[in-house]
Amino acid sequence: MDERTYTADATPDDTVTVAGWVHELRDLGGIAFLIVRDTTGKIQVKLEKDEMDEELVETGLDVTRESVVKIVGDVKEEPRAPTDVEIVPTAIEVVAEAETQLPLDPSGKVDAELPTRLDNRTLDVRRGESKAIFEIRSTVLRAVREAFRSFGASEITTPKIVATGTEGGTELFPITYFGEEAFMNQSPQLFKQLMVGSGLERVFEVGPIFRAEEHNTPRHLNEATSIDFESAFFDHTEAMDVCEAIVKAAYEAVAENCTDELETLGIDDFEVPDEAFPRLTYEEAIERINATGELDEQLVWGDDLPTEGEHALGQAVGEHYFITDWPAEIKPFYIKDHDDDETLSTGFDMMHPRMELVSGGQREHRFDQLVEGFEQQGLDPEEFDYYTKMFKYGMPPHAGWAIGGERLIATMLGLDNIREAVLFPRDRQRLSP
Ligand code: AMO
Repeated sequence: MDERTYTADATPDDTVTVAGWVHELRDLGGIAFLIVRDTTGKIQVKLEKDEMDEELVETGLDVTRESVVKIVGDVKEEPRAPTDVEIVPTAIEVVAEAETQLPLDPSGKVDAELPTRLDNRTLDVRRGESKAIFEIRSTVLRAVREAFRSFGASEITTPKIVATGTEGGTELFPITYFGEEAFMNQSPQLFKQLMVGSGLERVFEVGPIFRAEEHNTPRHLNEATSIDFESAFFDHTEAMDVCEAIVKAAYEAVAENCTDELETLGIDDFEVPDEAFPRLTYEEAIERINATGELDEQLVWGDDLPTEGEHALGQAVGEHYFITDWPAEIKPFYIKDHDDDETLSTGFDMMHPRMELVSGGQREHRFDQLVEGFEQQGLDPEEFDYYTKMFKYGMPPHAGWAIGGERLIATMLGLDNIREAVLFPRDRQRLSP
């Protein structure tokens, strides 16, 4: 578009062309104000009914809210205007007219339910709060990429259509691939491991994962964004160190670059975690959960940690904490057990009081033990031949993890529902848009 000026850059005494959406029309009688909004903010456009060209005033008064307009005019200082400047227009062009009946009110004056907002995301993300979440999401994704690069990791992208799943057979979405059954990938797990044995050694991926989980909760999606990391010659403690650094880098970037967005969201106590994240063993975790007395039944070794238990523990331990040394039997086959105690896994989770954020661990890199693990988990190692055979050609010890991107953002911003952090959520009710 020719010489467009963002509303935030409109400087007194300049003649500008601004383009954006009609946020509001305030008609005060002899004078009216058109508030025009673009991605940088809003600006007031003054319409003086008796003093300006009649046709111009009429166009300004007739234009419907949320229509796209192009305004040419002179910028004047005006202390009474919300941004201290206003435009005195010489031309108003309606570029794309909006219908008068809108499915939701982008000015935010009238609240809309989440399903209505999700059905009309374009209009919803015109609202300041919603836009702020996605600006922050974009900052988080950039920050984690930069932080991974500072650790010498290379960004990879791996297939999302696969022949076999990894994280449990019941949670796979089947698809037809040229007449054959295939699946949407649940995790880049096996591919990222294959790459630590390549010349890349240390890799990360930010991409979608697909889980056919029946859960319909504020923290589950059927398509989520996984932030994956894997490094050769790392053990689980080194993997946890990087995990902690990446989460802190995301918080730091938001604190540094998103002050306006945080203000829009009403968050005035945003804190970058500065302490080391506590690391509790699974055994300590169940003891401490039991000691809270919050559960009806005491937990015993081998139990998964129930959400209420994780919640109670979070209140006691802090906002982010790791749980390590899980019973080997409840962690997946690709996680290595401790060398000195095979009942204990090197797997870890990183928790937030509201939900699990990360799973990871050191991996089984020894061919025979890996194949045995497949069998123990009821998976046919032959089906995973493309993966296991690479463990015969020099696979270094390695470790890694995955953070749920939406969970990171939802917990960071205190969003009630993870769906707030994804533009077009996929869940039991939602396949479109
Ligand atoms: P896991 O299955 O625990 O581990 O997933 C890793 C993280 O991804 C997020 N997540 C989800 N977020 C929203 N909706 C879902 N349905 C969902 N499922 C998972 C969570 C979770 O902690 N391969 C391992 C990771 C590894 O070991 O590297 C894996 O996928 O935040």
